[in-house]
Amino acid sequence: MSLVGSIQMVNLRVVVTGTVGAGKSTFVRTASEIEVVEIERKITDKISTLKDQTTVAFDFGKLVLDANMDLHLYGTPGQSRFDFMWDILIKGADAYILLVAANQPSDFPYAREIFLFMNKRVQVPMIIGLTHMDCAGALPPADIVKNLDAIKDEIYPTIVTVNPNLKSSVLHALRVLVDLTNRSGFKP
Ligand SMILES: Nc1nc2c(ncn2[C@@H]2O[C@H](COP(=O)(O)OP(=O)(O)O)[C@@H](O)[C@H]2O)c(=O)[nH]1
Ligand SMILES: [Mg+2]
Repeated sequence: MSLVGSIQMVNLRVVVTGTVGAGKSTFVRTASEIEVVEIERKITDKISTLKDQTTVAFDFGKLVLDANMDLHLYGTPGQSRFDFMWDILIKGADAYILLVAANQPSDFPYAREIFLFMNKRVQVPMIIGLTHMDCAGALPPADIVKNLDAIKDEIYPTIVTVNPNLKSSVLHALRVLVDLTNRSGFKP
């Protein structure tokens, strides 16, 4: 926390995680007010047929959400062989969003794996962001959440529909996450 005049600046560290191609890098890029620090490496395994590049370290972006709140965004790699990065990033997180492409049911078990990984390490506010809802084959939110094992004692996690390419949509998702974090008594 730093003091700027009489305003107390609060830093909130938000991890943006999810499956390969769910929209993590796009989300961070769309939200960020600084040029995103993207650490990407060409990959040569079978996933490289899906995309030319995949993130092996993380994407870092920053924005001021309210006059007194700086959000630091950390987009994780999608592939589990980089789960050491998930571990490092989530342990420093104040909150996280799990992005899941609604039109990729074959990835739901993997999204569940990521959720369970994060949930085992930290108990911080989280929301699920369903992406690709505008695409053919997108499944209804209730079907997706059932597959994630994210319902505890009949309490559903907070779910938002988000299009990472649209600034208003990304800001809405972040607003929901920040409100949840504030309600949970976040102390910087
Ligand atoms: N139509 C549509 N495209 C999306 C959506 N979310 C992500 N994309 C696209 O999906 C591709 C993969 O996104 P990227 O951010 O690289 O995924 P990452 O692997 O999670 O970092 C990009 O071309 C995005 O523009 C969405 O909600 N709707
Ligand atoms: Mg990426």
